[in-house]
Amino acid sequence: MDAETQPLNQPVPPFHEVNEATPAIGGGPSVIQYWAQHTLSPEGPKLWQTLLHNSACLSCSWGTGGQKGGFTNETGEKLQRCMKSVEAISAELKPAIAPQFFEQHRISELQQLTSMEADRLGRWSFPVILRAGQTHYERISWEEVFTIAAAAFRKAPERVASYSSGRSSNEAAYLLQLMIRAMGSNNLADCSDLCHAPSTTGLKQVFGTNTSMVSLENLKKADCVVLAGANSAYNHPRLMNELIKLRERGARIIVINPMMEIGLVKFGSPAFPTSLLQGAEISSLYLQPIPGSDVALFIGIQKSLIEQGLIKEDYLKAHTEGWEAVVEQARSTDWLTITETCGVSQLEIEAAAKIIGTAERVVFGWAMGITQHENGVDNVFSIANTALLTGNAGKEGAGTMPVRGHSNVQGFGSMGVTVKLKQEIQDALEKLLGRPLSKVQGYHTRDLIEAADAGKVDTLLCLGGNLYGANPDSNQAKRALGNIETIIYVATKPNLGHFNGLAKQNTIVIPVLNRFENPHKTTVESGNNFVRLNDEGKTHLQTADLISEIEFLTELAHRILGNDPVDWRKLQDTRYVRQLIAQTIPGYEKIGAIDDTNAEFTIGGRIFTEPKFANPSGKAMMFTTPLPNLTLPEPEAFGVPASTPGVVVAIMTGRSYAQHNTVVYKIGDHYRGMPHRNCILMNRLDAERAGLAAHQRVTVQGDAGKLENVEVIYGAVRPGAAVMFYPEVNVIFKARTERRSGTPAYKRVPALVYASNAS
Ligand SMILES: Nc1nc2c(c(=O)[nH]1)N[C@H]1C(S)=C(S)[C@@H](COP(=O)(O)OP(=O)(O)OC[C@H]3O[C@@H](n4cnc5c(=O)[nH]c(N)nc54)[C@H](O)[C@@H]3O)O[C@H]1N2
Ligand SMILES: Nc1nc2c(c(=O)[nH]1)N[C@H]1C(S)=C(S)[C@@H](COP(=O)(O)OP(=O)(O)OC[C@H]3O[C@@H](n4cnc5c(=O)[nH]c(N)nc54)[C@H](O)[C@@H]3O)O[C@H]1N2
Ligand code: SF4
Ligand SMILES: [Mo]
Repeated sequence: MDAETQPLNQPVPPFHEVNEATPAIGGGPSVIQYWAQHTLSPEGPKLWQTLLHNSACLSCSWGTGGQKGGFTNETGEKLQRCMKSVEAISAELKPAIAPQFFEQHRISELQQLTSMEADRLGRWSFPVILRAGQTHYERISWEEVFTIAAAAFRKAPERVASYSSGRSSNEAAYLLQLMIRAMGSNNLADCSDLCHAPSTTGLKQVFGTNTSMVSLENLKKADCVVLAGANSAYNHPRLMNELIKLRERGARIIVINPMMEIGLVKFGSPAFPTSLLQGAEISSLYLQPIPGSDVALFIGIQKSLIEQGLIKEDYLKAHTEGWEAVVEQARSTDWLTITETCGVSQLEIEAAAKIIGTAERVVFGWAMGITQHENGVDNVFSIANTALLTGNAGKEGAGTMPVRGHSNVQGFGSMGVTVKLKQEIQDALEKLLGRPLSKVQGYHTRDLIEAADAGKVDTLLCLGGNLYGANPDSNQAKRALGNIETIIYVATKPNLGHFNGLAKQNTIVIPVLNRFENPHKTTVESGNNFVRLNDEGKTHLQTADLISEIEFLTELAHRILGNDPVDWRKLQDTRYVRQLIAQTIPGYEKIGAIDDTNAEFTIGGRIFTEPKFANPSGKAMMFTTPLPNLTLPEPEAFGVPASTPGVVVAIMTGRSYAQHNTVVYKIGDHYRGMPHRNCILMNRLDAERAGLAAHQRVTVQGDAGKLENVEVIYGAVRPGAAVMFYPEVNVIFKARTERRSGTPAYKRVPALVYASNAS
């Protein structure tokens, strides 16, 4: 059928109707205003001092900061700090929680706090414990902390576990896994299980490597960037600088996102003053697929590449395996199936294919819109297939680039904090420990929650993060954590988890120094595989009783394991930890000399500029990708009377402009015109279909619970899809997970939306 006349049984993009409160560009003057407000405030001097400190930014994985000062990016360019980093630092510069605070506030009161209120209590400044049957957290001595913690870890190895979040250092991450593995456990759950695990799982199979193959230097050489399922204007603002520069050089940017994110259309960056008022154009082409349908869209792009004669057969034959089946799948999947599944027209898909197929060097970047689906790994495969069909892997200026989360989440994986340990690291650790590692499969984050729910976990150490707030089905998370005898939270700031994720016997909170306060040097790894060195620093909390993560972990390990198999207390000196890392972690050899040279470095074996990959054959492996089944449940499935007028939508749950994961800094989302947290952004057509109007209050009912009094906000999202914010929304849905990676389908949460007074 002719593409122009082909009917599409779907509403046709673009969906760009926005509400009256949405600004015309992302970024822009309000960013400068925010900088000015904070840097000129009473905390200003300390804020500046921290921004200039030689350490990596706390916030995202873009890797700004380090030895050449806080404003420098990985290619040495200056002026690269964004306001997200100011947000993160200023949260850490808050005063200490007062010593008498917990005597005055019962835990039941603290459980009523919102995420923002919890964060604003200040910094944790002394160790506390909540004992079974007690109503208040109380201060506890360090001696008692270590006695209780060490006893709690003397359990069967399968019944102890850790969870971690990616803000701590490589050294802390390395010690955490060494301690847990030395105890005979592999239960190293990590926030990456909820995040990029489908990327690491998929890329490992395709290229034999887990991470981005594109360095920042290489990104700058691209002439086309495909950015799928990533709201980088919010979450990786300095990637936007690169996109602006690429556009100025004539490169094309294809954005794939069911929501037309204003900052991906036009972005005003303080680094380019001329862009500030009007915004620089970002997207050359903006495709708005149905949430969860990216596989179909990429198969469509592949089909069109084949039809336009734009695939590189010589490259495929020389450097890949399995390509014939992938080509055959794209050929034999008909256009109607493709367009009906993804909701994007053949014309638009062909336009995308033409841009990709005629570009010299294409970088494919993605984030949570790709991974947080029941078919997240297939999504990753389909992107990698598209890169390979066009010869865009293993050359300069091209390749696959998962845009990672926390500032050191990738470092945690590299250090072995994972339930899928690389064989080389396992061998090296076994040599170091002088014994084989346990063969019992460890719990990733969802398995940990399920195991705890089934009463199979006694002790849990959380190195940062908010396990309660980050998981689906908040009530299940609470119940599961409540089955664990002892939970030890190691944290800088209070969050919902510390008050709602309580253990059966003892919940302990350990207050720690952050990245720019440690008395020793540490390192972190960016999403572009660059290792940063953080200098020693000082805390503003003069009278607080804080400990460094390194000191806490080494002392705990010493109490549990003595000097077996290493002298744990000696490892309080992070130089020794770096020596162990150099010996055991492939690609990290240069860290052994970093204390003498201060030389930050790119990890060996990660950046591919030749089509020789890390698989045994040196070739990339290609896998066919089944089309997803995306039917939504009928309204009756939500247990609401059939007569209730409502609409079933797929909610993409994620981040507002001013939050970092489960931590909310500001309640509104200025750029989407959402004035507070309890909003649902949806397409006007969907609302009207259900008899709803803008700003009306509705109930949003999922399969685990509901949120009431939610305000309807119209926005540029495709019909059938909607946007809500986590962690609040996590109360409404049960976990459906990607089976190969364990990652929950946070980006396709079916829910019924109906007027609050309708049922
Ligand atoms: N300021 C700030 N920075 C952060 C974070 C933060 O919370 N705040 N968090 C950090 C972490 S841990 C992470 S993982 C990253 C997250 O960074 P992102 O992945 O950019 O964050 P999300 O808010 O989850 O947004 C995902 C985007 O995917 C789109 N999307 C949803 N479903 C689909 C789909 O099916 N297909 C496609 N193509 N797109 C879809 C959504 O519309 C949204 O624009 O950011 C990191 N950086
Ligand atoms: N519905 C929904 N749920 C999601 C997601 C989604 O998109 N939608 N995204 C998922 C993703 S991608 C992720 S990564 C997870 C995030 O899950 P987590 O990483 O578990 O959560 P965070 O909110 O980042 O954790 C913040 C806390 O870390 C602690 N912290 C901060 N800095 C430090 C430090 O230097 N050291 C220590 N020890 N502690 C520190 C503070 O106590 C702070 O409150 O959430 C997941 N959950
Ligand atoms: S882009 Fe990310 S790493 Fe760079 S300054 Fe902003 S938050 Fe920090
Ligand atoms: Mo993440």
